[in-house]
Amino acid sequence: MASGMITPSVFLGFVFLVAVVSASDGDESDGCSGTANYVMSFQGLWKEDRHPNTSLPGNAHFSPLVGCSHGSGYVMWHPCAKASPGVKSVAETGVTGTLVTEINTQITAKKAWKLILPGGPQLGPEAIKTGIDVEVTANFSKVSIITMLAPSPDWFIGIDSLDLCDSGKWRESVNVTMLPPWDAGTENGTAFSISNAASNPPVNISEITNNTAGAFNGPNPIPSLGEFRFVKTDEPAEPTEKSTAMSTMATTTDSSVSKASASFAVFVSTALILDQLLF
Ligand SMILES: [Ca+2]
Repeated sequence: MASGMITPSVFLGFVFLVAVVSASDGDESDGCSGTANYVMSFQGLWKEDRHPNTSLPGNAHFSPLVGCSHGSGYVMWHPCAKASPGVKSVAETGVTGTLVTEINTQITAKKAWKLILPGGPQLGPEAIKTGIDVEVTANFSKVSIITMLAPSPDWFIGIDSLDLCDSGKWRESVNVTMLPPWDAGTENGTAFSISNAASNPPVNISEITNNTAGAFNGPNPIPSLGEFRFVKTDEPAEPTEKSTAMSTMATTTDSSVSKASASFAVFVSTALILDQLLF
């Protein structure tokens, strides 16, 4: 196209752009809309300086990550609350099956959206795992995930109900940079060992600090044992992730994504054309 020419299609594109912007301006609400996809990454930072008085145990590792995106009606785990059987199983043994069943029950009850279970082998103490897909929606904008510190009695790190929606907008990226160790309250023991008596009765999930007797006790606060990073991606949801139980909602959110993608395409192409015209 020759510089300086405004064709009817360019003009219509500009009018459409104005219409799209006007429509979105008048449609603000407290919640986020549609579906958002994130790429999640995990980095282990389990180093001996986290517990300088105790050596890193042999075969120190994180168990397979497990969690879900969910709404306000489900709390996978929470400080000062009892661990569910699924969280207990992960914290004590790293085995995810019971927690996966709990999450699937919540998905059926429309309190959770997608299981996060990237699989793969156990993660070394300083491993990096990337490329984990996380899908959230307007009604299921939170993420919870855990992984066991192994070997240990019932210790884990994780995220409790991180909301990827902030004041009506999907966050572009989130770094969770402080992951302290937690005690699930289900098994006794103060050292990096898996053979311990059960806590009877179980007690609440509690944070392990440098003042806690045992492996992490020391004069200085415990630095983070890992980091999670979420980066928003423009990739639409995979159609194969639709579940029959959520078909109505899936159709709605997919439609929203399509509309958003179309608006974005118009915005980009119009911006490029205007750029050519004006500069
Ligand atoms: Ca314990």
